[in-house]
Amino acid sequence: LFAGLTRQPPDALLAVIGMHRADPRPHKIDVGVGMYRDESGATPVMRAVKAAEERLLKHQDSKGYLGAEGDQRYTDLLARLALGTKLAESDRLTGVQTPGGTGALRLAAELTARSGRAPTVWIGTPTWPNHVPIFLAAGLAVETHAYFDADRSGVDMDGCLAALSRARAGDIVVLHGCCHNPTGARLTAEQWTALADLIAARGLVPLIDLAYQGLGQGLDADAAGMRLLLNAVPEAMVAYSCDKNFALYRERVGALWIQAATPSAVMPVRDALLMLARWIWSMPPDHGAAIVRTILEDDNLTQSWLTELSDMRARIAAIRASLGEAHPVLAHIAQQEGLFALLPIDKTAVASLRDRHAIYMPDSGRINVAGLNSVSVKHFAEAVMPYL
Ligand code: PLP
Ligand code: TYF
Repeated sequence: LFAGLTRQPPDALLAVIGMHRADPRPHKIDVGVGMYRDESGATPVMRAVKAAEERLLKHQDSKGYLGAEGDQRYTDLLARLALGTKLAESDRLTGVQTPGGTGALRLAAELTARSGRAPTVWIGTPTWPNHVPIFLAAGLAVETHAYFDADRSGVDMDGCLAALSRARAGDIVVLHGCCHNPTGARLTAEQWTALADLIAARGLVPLIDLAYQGLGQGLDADAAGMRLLLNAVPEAMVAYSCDKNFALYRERVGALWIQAATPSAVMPVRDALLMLARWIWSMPPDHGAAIVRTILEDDNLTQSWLTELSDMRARIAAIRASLGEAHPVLAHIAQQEGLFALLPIDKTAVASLRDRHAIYMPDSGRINVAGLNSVSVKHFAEAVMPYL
């Protein structure tokens, strides 16, 4: 049975974790995988998360099954945070808890595959390396198009609009809600409007991947483009991750919302979501979602979470500003947002930085700016300078 299987390359981003760990040099720098780190390089459990866990430990009186939808109160409270009250309370919306943003994307892909249509999924590049395989794995056709113009270090809006004007009605358009991975390039309000106009006019279905809400400009600002888009179209999907903004990574906390064209279309969509979820993971893991629910249900915990999130966002912005000042070629980093930036260097340079300076990043030249602190950012900029 298994003899036909061949070796597969490891995930290029996750592989960086192992390489960095094995390096004994004390001054080593990990700007690889996308996790927030504090000034000391740690990825701590957030204060509100610890407090919520203590409450759960004390008061949670059952681990009984919840069902394929997971913790529905979590999903509903989170919908208000992500989508805003009006869209969250729409009678055209339904949502379920998923194992991380990845689970949400895969469920969205499976739902699309069962729609009875054969839509193409349009994805701007570069993108998170898991995006394309997730849709291919569900049997969907994927078409990639330019998203980023490396020469200008900005969004290639003309390329994007030109590609999407070739899409057919019913095709899916995958968009990063904020904090684009890997470029950090932000869409302006005008660009969101241009995209929304085109998507609405051509009858396309946006799938917004919102994995970093609150780590860019702020919770509402980071969701504004997505909300504009949802208001402009009849049908849409939102794949959400709480793994970064609640620092719950390994707990795998996500949600998928579907906006249907009419209220009567909602229950068939929901039935399909629950059926597909049962076939894949049966029920999502509870603990992380229970933590997020506990925080969102309580004003004090919510305030504590918001404060810590805003400190994280400020630290990211400060590192971005330092990098931007270090060299004209890096100036765009200060204008962009989130954990990631793409350095204009090739994989030989990446290998050389690793060997000579113990600086770890994937071959793509993507850096997680949160891997730097106010001291190491200077060493980092000096080490990178000769390759720019
Ligand atoms: N989408 C993007 C753009 C990401 O960078 C990530 C990162 O992990 C995910 C989705 C998946 O999030 P999760 O870890 O919650 O599955
Ligand atoms: O892009 C990143 O670094 C994060 C984390 O297979 C990640 O999105 C990386 C690779 C992967 C899963 C998550």
